[in-house]
Amino acid sequence: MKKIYLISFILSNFFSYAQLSENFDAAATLPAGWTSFIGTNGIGTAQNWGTSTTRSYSPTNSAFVRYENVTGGPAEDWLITPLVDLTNYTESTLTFYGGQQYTDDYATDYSIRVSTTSATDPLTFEIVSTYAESDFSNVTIPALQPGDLKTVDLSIYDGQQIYIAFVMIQDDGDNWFVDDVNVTGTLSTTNFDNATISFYPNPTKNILNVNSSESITKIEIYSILGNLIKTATASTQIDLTELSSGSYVAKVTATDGRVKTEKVIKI
Ligand SMILES: [Ca+2]
Ligand SMILES: [Ca+2]
Ligand SMILES: [Ca+2]
Repeated sequence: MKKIYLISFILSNFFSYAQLSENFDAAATLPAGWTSFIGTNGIGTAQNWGTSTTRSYSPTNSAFVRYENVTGGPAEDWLITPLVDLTNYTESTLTFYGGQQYTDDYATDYSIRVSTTSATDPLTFEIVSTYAESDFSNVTIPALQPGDLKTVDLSIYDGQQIYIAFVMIQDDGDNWFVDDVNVTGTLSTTNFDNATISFYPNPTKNILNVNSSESITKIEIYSILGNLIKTATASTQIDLTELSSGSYVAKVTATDGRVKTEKVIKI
């Protein structure tokens, strides 16, 4: 019973990992990989997404778009993240800090949208969260506040690759400050693509090789009771010659932090 428990503990080792983390502080322009566009009605060309030092959570910059007084329809301003890879992740979650500017309510429409196919086609995005001006603090407080932290459940996109859009729709409305955008999830070793990393030969008399398209940080061999027996770093193989015959657990760690564990037999 104890053995079974320990094996399952090793094999179900979970890691929390950030797939996207952006504080907008490295430059006065939007970070590489981030894009923006306006609505298909073409209205509102004077004010578009950029950065600001007026309000932020992490000093000194935030992503920022200003209101615009337009005619003929509302102005839509879309800010799109780089591709976010949720492959092998569960419980994916978006967090960000948002802020408005003015104390009066100008009925600005803020939303978070997700596309699994395109960073540029607004029709492929679906709304996952919406906000009103009152959901965010205003400029009477210079810094964005802990209460400005918004959390969006992205778990329905677990296992997929997505683009996330911050969309502001208004006519003579308010501004939007967005800072410290993070996407986190739980990496499951049991979700590691089995085709990506494999061990061979298994069973083995001496050398255990790792076949991998990933860059390998280390290979570890554990006893069936969970004790670390041997480690090989910066190598795609480990020598098991001196080990007694029997079952072991091999654990390989890729440079991106992902791991795979598998039962191996020493003969
Ligand atoms: Ca615009
Ligand atoms: Ca910042
Ligand atoms: Ca307002």
